[in-house]
Amino acid sequence: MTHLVTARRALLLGSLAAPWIAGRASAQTITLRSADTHPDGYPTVEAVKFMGRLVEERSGGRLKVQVFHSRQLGEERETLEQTRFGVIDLNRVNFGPLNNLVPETLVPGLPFVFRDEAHMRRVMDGAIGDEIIAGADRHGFVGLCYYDSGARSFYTRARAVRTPDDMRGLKIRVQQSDLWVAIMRAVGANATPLPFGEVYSALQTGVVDGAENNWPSYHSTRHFEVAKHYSISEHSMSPEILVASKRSFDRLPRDLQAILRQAAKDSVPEMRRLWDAQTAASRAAVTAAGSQVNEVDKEAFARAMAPVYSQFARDEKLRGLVSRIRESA
Ligand code: GTR
Repeated sequence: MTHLVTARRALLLGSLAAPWIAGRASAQTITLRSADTHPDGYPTVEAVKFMGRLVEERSGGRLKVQVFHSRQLGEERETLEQTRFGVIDLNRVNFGPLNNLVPETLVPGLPFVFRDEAHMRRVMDGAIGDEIIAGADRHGFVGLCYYDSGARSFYTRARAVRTPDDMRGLKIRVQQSDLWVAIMRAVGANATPLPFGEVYSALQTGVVDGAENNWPSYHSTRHFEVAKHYSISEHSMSPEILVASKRSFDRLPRDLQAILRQAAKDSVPEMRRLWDAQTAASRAAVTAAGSQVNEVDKEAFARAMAPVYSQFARDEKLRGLVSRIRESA
Protein backbone atom coordinates (compact mmCIF):
# COMPACT_ATOMS: atom_id res chain seq x y z
CA MET A 1 0.00 0.00 0.00
CA THR A 2 2.77 2.40 1.00
CA HIS A 3 4.62 1.91 -2.24
CA LEU A 4 1.44 2.32 -4.19
CA VAL A 5 0.92 5.70 -2.57
CA THR A 6 4.58 6.59 -3.08
CA ALA A 7 4.48 5.49 -6.71
CA ARG A 8 1.37 7.55 -7.26
CA ARG A 9 2.95 10.61 -5.69
CA ALA A 10 6.05 10.20 -7.80
CA LEU A 11 3.89 10.08 -10.93
CA LEU A 12 2.00 13.18 -9.96
CA LEU A 13 5.12 15.08 -8.99
CA GLY A 14 6.70 13.99 -12.26
CA SER A 15 3.87 15.56 -14.14
CA LEU A 16 3.90 18.77 -12.12
CA ALA A 17 7.63 19.13 -12.42
CA ALA A 18 7.69 18.73 -16.17
CA PRO A 19 4.65 20.34 -17.74
CA TRP A 20 4.91 20.39 -21.50
CA ILE A 21 4.72 23.68 -23.26
CA ALA A 22 2.19 24.03 -26.05
CA GLY A 23 4.26 26.58 -27.96
CA ARG A 24 7.04 24.08 -28.45
CA ALA A 25 4.74 21.20 -29.05
CA SER A 26 5.66 20.65 -32.67
CA ALA A 27 9.27 20.12 -31.70
CA GLN A 28 8.49 17.51 -29.09
CA THR A 29 6.22 14.62 -28.38
CA ILE A 30 3.38 15.34 -26.00
CA THR A 31 2.26 12.39 -23.93
CA LEU A 32 -1.17 12.65 -22.34
CA ARG A 33 -1.63 10.62 -19.16
CA SER A 34 -4.99 8.89 -18.96
CA ALA A 35 -6.53 7.36 -15.83
CA ASP A 36 -8.84 4.35 -15.59
CA THR A 37 -9.98 2.37 -12.57
CA HIS A 38 -10.34 -0.83 -14.62
CA PRO A 39 -7.63 -3.42 -15.28
CA ASP A 40 -5.71 -3.86 -18.47
CA GLY A 41 -7.87 -5.64 -21.05
CA TYR A 42 -11.17 -4.11 -19.84
CA PRO A 43 -13.09 -2.54 -22.78
CA THR A 44 -12.68 1.05 -21.53
CA VAL A 45 -8.92 0.62 -21.14
CA GLU A 46 -8.58 -1.00 -24.54
CA ALA A 47 -10.72 1.70 -26.17
CA VAL A 48 -8.50 4.50 -24.83
CA LYS A 49 -5.41 2.60 -25.98
CA PHE A 50 -7.03 2.25 -29.43
CA MET A 51 -7.69 6.01 -29.41
CA GLY A 52 -4.04 6.56 -28.45
CA ARG A 53 -2.89 4.58 -31.48
CA LEU A 54 -5.10 6.70 -33.76
CA VAL A 55 -3.80 9.90 -32.18
CA GLU A 56 -0.18 8.87 -32.57
CA GLU A 57 -0.66 7.82 -36.19
CA ARG A 58 -2.65 10.91 -37.19
CA SER A 59 -0.28 13.34 -35.48
CA GLY A 60 2.81 11.73 -36.98
CA GLY A 61 3.98 10.83 -33.46
CA ARG A 62 3.60 14.34 -31.98
CA LEU A 63 0.82 13.29 -29.63
CA LYS A 64 0.66 10.10 -27.59
CA VAL A 65 -1.58 8.70 -24.88
CA GLN A 66 -0.38 6.62 -21.97
CA VAL A 67 -3.09 4.73 -20.11
CA PHE A 68 -2.65 4.18 -16.37
CA HIS A 69 -5.15 1.39 -15.75
CA SER A 70 -5.99 -0.46 -12.52
CA ARG A 71 -6.37 2.72 -10.42
CA GLN A 72 -2.63 3.44 -10.65
CA LEU A 73 -3.47 7.16 -10.43
CA GLY A 74 -6.13 6.73 -7.74
CA GLU A 75 -9.84 6.18 -7.28
CA GLU A 76 -12.23 7.94 -9.67
CA ARG A 77 -13.21 10.80 -7.40
CA GLU A 78 -9.64 11.79 -6.65
CA THR A 79 -8.48 11.40 -10.24
CA LEU A 80 -11.34 13.66 -11.33
CA GLU A 81 -10.10 16.40 -9.01
CA GLN A 82 -6.60 15.99 -10.42
CA THR A 83 -8.00 16.11 -13.93
CA ARG A 84 -9.72 19.41 -13.22
CA PHE A 85 -6.37 20.80 -12.10
CA GLY A 86 -4.52 19.49 -15.15
CA VAL A 87 -2.38 17.03 -13.17
CA ILE A 88 -4.01 14.17 -15.09
CA ASP A 89 -4.75 14.93 -18.75
CA LEU A 90 -7.41 12.35 -19.64
CA ASN A 91 -9.78 10.35 -17.51
CA ARG A 92 -12.22 7.59 -18.32
CA VAL A 93 -14.81 7.51 -15.57
CA ASN A 94 -18.41 6.59 -15.04
CA PHE A 95 -21.01 9.36 -14.79
CA GLY A 96 -21.60 8.39 -11.13
CA PRO A 97 -18.61 10.20 -9.60
CA LEU A 98 -19.36 13.23 -11.80
CA ASN A 99 -22.97 13.49 -10.59
CA ASN A 100 -22.28 15.91 -7.74
CA LEU A 101 -20.06 18.11 -9.95
CA VAL A 102 -21.95 18.18 -13.25
CA PRO A 103 -25.77 18.15 -12.83
CA GLU A 104 -26.43 17.08 -16.44
CA THR A 105 -24.72 13.74 -15.74
CA LEU A 106 -27.52 12.85 -13.32
CA VAL A 107 -30.02 12.41 -16.12
CA PRO A 108 -28.71 9.28 -17.94
CA GLY A 109 -28.17 7.55 -14.58
CA LEU A 110 -31.79 8.00 -13.46
CA PRO A 111 -33.49 4.65 -12.89
CA PHE A 112 -35.03 3.12 -16.01
CA VAL A 113 -34.75 6.35 -18.00
CA PHE A 114 -33.70 4.36 -21.09
CA ARG A 115 -35.87 1.57 -22.50
CA ASP A 116 -32.89 -0.58 -23.42
CA GLU A 117 -29.26 -0.35 -24.50
CA ALA A 118 -30.12 0.45 -28.11
CA HIS A 119 -32.23 3.40 -26.92
CA MET A 120 -29.38 4.56 -24.67
CA ARG A 121 -26.89 4.43 -27.55
CA ARG A 122 -29.17 6.39 -29.89
CA VAL A 123 -29.84 9.08 -27.29
CA MET A 124 -26.22 9.47 -26.20
CA ASP A 125 -25.04 9.58 -29.84
CA GLY A 126 -27.41 12.47 -30.64
CA ALA A 127 -28.15 16.04 -29.60
CA ILE A 128 -29.03 15.09 -26.01
CA GLY A 129 -25.64 13.45 -25.56
CA ASP A 130 -23.97 16.61 -26.91
CA GLU A 131 -25.83 18.78 -24.40
CA ILE A 132 -24.77 16.58 -21.52
CA ILE A 133 -21.16 16.70 -22.69
CA ALA A 134 -21.39 20.49 -22.84
CA GLY A 135 -22.33 20.37 -19.13
CA ALA A 136 -18.97 18.74 -18.35
CA ASP A 137 -17.23 21.51 -20.28
CA ARG A 138 -18.33 24.07 -17.75
CA HIS A 139 -16.59 22.32 -14.87
CA GLY A 140 -12.97 22.13 -15.87
CA PHE A 141 -13.33 19.21 -18.27
CA VAL A 142 -13.64 18.74 -22.00
CA GLY A 143 -15.99 15.83 -22.71
CA LEU A 144 -14.51 13.78 -25.55
CA CYS A 145 -16.87 10.82 -25.95
CA TYR A 146 -19.16 8.39 -24.19
CA TYR A 147 -18.55 4.74 -23.80
CA ASP A 148 -21.04 2.03 -22.94
CA SER A 149 -21.49 0.73 -19.47
CA GLY A 150 -24.42 -1.59 -20.16
CA ALA A 151 -26.99 -1.86 -17.41
CA ARG A 152 -26.32 -2.05 -13.69
CA SER A 153 -27.95 -4.81 -11.63
CA PHE A 154 -27.86 -5.78 -7.96
CA TYR A 155 -25.68 -8.52 -6.57
CA THR A 156 -25.86 -9.76 -3.03
CA ARG A 157 -24.16 -12.09 -0.61
CA ALA A 158 -26.93 -13.92 1.17
CA ARG A 159 -29.96 -14.21 -1.06
CA ALA A 160 -31.40 -13.12 -4.37
CA VAL A 161 -33.35 -9.90 -4.77
CA ARG A 162 -36.65 -10.16 -6.67
CA THR A 163 -38.76 -7.22 -5.48
CA PRO A 164 -38.01 -3.90 -3.78
CA ASP A 165 -39.16 -5.51 -0.50
CA ASP A 166 -36.13 -7.82 -0.68
CA MET A 167 -33.90 -4.73 -0.53
CA ARG A 168 -35.30 -3.49 2.77
CA GLY A 169 -32.53 -3.01 5.33
CA LEU A 170 -29.73 -4.32 3.09
CA LYS A 171 -26.47 -2.39 3.08
CA ILE A 172 -25.66 -1.74 -0.55
CA ARG A 173 -22.43 -0.21 -1.81
CA VAL A 174 -23.02 2.68 -4.18
CA GLN A 175 -20.85 5.07 -6.14
CA GLN A 176 -19.97 8.31 -4.37
CA SER A 177 -22.98 10.25 -5.61
CA ASP A 178 -26.05 11.69 -3.86
CA LEU A 179 -28.26 10.30 -6.61
CA TRP A 180 -27.11 6.79 -5.81
CA VAL A 181 -27.70 7.23 -2.10
CA ALA A 182 -31.26 8.38 -2.86
CA ILE A 183 -31.91 5.46 -5.23
CA MET A 184 -31.11 3.00 -2.45
CA ARG A 185 -33.14 4.92 0.07
CA ALA A 186 -36.12 4.77 -2.30
CA VAL A 187 -36.10 0.97 -2.10
CA GLY A 188 -35.54 0.90 1.66
CA ALA A 189 -31.87 -0.14 1.50
CA ASN A 190 -28.98 1.55 3.32
CA ALA A 191 -26.58 3.08 0.84
CA THR A 192 -22.88 2.77 1.62
CA PRO A 193 -20.88 5.03 -0.74
CA LEU A 194 -17.42 3.53 -1.28
CA PRO A 195 -14.67 3.87 -3.87
CA PHE A 196 -14.67 1.03 -6.38
CA GLY A 197 -11.40 -0.44 -5.13
CA GLU A 198 -12.82 -1.03 -1.64
CA VAL A 199 -15.87 -3.00 -2.68
CA TYR A 200 -14.36 -6.49 -2.81
CA SER A 201 -13.23 -6.46 0.80
CA ALA A 202 -16.42 -4.72 1.96
CA LEU A 203 -18.40 -7.59 0.42
CA GLN A 204 -16.04 -10.21 1.71
CA THR A 205 -16.12 -9.01 5.30
CA GLY A 206 -19.84 -8.23 5.32
CA VAL A 207 -19.41 -4.46 5.68
CA VAL A 208 -21.97 -4.42 2.88
CA ASP A 209 -24.56 -7.03 1.89
CA GLY A 210 -24.38 -6.24 -1.78
CA ALA A 211 -23.47 -3.85 -4.57
CA GLU A 212 -24.60 -3.21 -8.12
CA ASN A 213 -22.83 -3.13 -11.44
CA ASN A 214 -22.79 -4.42 -15.02
CA TRP A 215 -21.60 -7.91 -16.00
CA PRO A 216 -18.03 -6.99 -17.01
CA SER A 217 -17.38 -5.13 -13.72
CA TYR A 218 -18.98 -7.86 -11.59
CA HIS A 219 -16.62 -10.25 -13.33
CA SER A 220 -13.35 -8.27 -13.59
CA THR A 221 -13.45 -7.23 -9.92
CA ARG A 222 -14.15 -10.84 -8.90
CA HIS A 223 -17.07 -9.59 -6.81
CA PHE A 224 -18.86 -12.73 -8.02
CA GLU A 225 -16.67 -14.74 -5.64
CA VAL A 226 -18.10 -12.99 -2.59
CA ALA A 227 -21.62 -12.00 -3.76
CA LYS A 228 -23.06 -14.96 -5.66
CA HIS A 229 -26.61 -13.78 -6.34
CA TYR A 230 -26.85 -11.57 -9.44
CA SER A 231 -30.39 -10.21 -9.81
CA ILE A 232 -31.05 -8.71 -13.25
CA SER A 233 -32.67 -5.45 -12.19
CA GLU A 234 -30.95 -3.35 -14.90
CA HIS A 235 -32.05 -0.30 -12.91
CA SER A 236 -29.59 2.20 -14.41
CA MET A 237 -27.54 2.64 -17.57
CA SER A 238 -25.26 5.38 -16.25
CA PRO A 239 -22.70 5.59 -19.10
CA GLU A 240 -18.93 6.02 -19.10
CA ILE A 241 -17.31 9.20 -20.32
CA LEU A 242 -13.81 10.06 -21.49
CA VAL A 243 -12.92 13.58 -20.37
CA ALA A 244 -9.85 15.69 -20.95
CA SER A 245 -8.65 18.19 -18.43
CA LYS A 246 -9.62 21.60 -19.80
CA ARG A 247 -6.26 22.92 -18.63
CA SER A 248 -4.35 20.22 -20.51
CA PHE A 249 -6.60 20.50 -23.56
CA ASP A 250 -6.22 24.27 -23.81
CA ARG A 251 -2.44 23.90 -23.82
CA LEU A 252 -2.57 21.70 -26.93
CA PRO A 253 -2.07 23.25 -30.35
CA ARG A 254 -5.33 23.46 -32.32
CA ASP A 255 -4.50 20.71 -34.78
CA LEU A 256 -3.75 18.27 -31.97
CA GLN A 257 -6.98 19.22 -30.19
CA ALA A 258 -8.89 18.34 -33.35
CA ILE A 259 -7.00 15.05 -33.74
CA LEU A 260 -7.75 14.12 -30.13
CA ARG A 261 -11.46 14.92 -30.41
CA GLN A 262 -11.85 12.96 -33.63
CA ALA A 263 -9.86 9.95 -32.40
CA ALA A 264 -12.03 9.78 -29.26
CA LYS A 265 -15.18 9.71 -31.44
CA ASP A 266 -13.61 7.08 -33.67
CA SER A 267 -12.85 4.85 -30.69
CA VAL A 268 -16.55 4.49 -29.80
CA PRO A 269 -17.48 1.77 -32.34
CA GLU A 270 -14.40 -0.20 -31.29
CA MET A 271 -15.39 0.17 -27.62
CA ARG A 272 -18.91 -1.07 -28.38
CA ARG A 273 -17.56 -4.08 -30.22
CA LEU A 274 -15.33 -4.94 -27.26
CA TRP A 275 -18.14 -4.17 -24.82
CA ASP A 276 -20.69 -6.49 -26.41
CA ALA A 277 -18.17 -9.33 -26.55
CA GLN A 278 -17.03 -8.77 -22.97
CA THR A 279 -20.58 -8.61 -21.62
CA ALA A 280 -21.40 -12.01 -23.12
CA ALA A 281 -18.07 -13.50 -21.99
CA SER A 282 -18.41 -12.15 -18.43
CA ARG A 283 -21.95 -13.38 -18.06
CA ALA A 284 -20.89 -16.86 -19.19
CA ALA A 285 -17.81 -16.86 -16.95
CA VAL A 286 -19.57 -15.87 -13.72
CA THR A 287 -22.38 -18.33 -14.38
CA ALA A 288 -19.83 -21.11 -14.94
CA ALA A 289 -18.14 -20.05 -11.68
CA GLY A 290 -21.38 -20.63 -9.75
CA SER A 291 -23.17 -17.26 -9.67
CA GLN A 292 -26.92 -17.65 -9.27
CA VAL A 293 -28.64 -15.40 -11.79
CA ASN A 294 -32.31 -14.43 -11.43
CA GLU A 295 -34.92 -12.12 -12.96
CA VAL A 296 -36.56 -9.35 -10.93
CA ASP A 297 -39.88 -7.52 -10.97
CA LYS A 298 -38.53 -4.50 -12.88
CA GLU A 299 -41.82 -2.63 -12.88
CA ALA A 300 -41.96 -2.75 -9.10
CA PHE A 301 -38.39 -1.37 -8.97
CA ALA A 302 -39.25 1.38 -11.43
CA ARG A 303 -42.24 2.42 -9.30
CA ALA A 304 -40.26 2.34 -6.05
CA MET A 305 -37.37 4.36 -7.52
CA ALA A 306 -39.56 6.94 -9.31
CA PRO A 307 -39.44 9.56 -6.49
CA VAL A 308 -35.75 10.28 -7.22
CA TYR A 309 -36.82 11.97 -10.47
CA SER A 310 -38.40 14.94 -8.73
CA GLN A 311 -35.50 15.11 -6.30
CA PHE A 312 -32.73 15.15 -8.92
CA ALA A 313 -34.29 16.37 -12.18
CA ARG A 314 -34.74 19.60 -10.26
CA ASP A 315 -34.72 22.38 -12.80
CA GLU A 316 -36.36 22.93 -16.13
CA LYS A 317 -33.25 22.00 -18.06
CA LEU A 318 -32.87 18.59 -16.40
CA ARG A 319 -36.62 17.91 -16.56
CA GLY A 320 -36.53 18.81 -20.25
CA LEU A 321 -33.69 16.34 -20.87
CA VAL A 322 -35.65 13.59 -19.12
CA SER A 323 -38.77 14.14 -21.20
CA ARG A 324 -36.82 14.34 -24.45
CA ILE A 325 -35.09 11.04 -23.63
CA ARG A 326 -38.44 9.42 -22.90
CA GLU A 327 -39.96 10.76 -26.11
CA SER A 328 -37.04 9.87 -28.34
CA ALA A 329 -37.30 6.83 -30.56
C1 GTR B 1 -18.13 0.58 -13.33
C2 GTR B 1 -17.51 1.76 -14.04
C3 GTR B 1 -16.37 2.30 -13.22
C4 GTR B 1 -16.79 2.61 -11.79
C5 GTR B 1 -17.55 1.45 -11.20
C6 GTR B 1 -18.12 1.75 -9.82
O1 GTR B 1 -19.22 0.10 -14.08
O2 GTR B 1 -17.01 1.35 -15.28
O3 GTR B 1 -15.87 3.44 -13.87
O4 GTR B 1 -17.58 3.77 -11.75
O5 GTR B 1 -18.59 0.99 -12.05
O6 GTR B 1 -19.20 1.23 -9.52
O7 GTR B 1 -17.47 2.46 -9.04
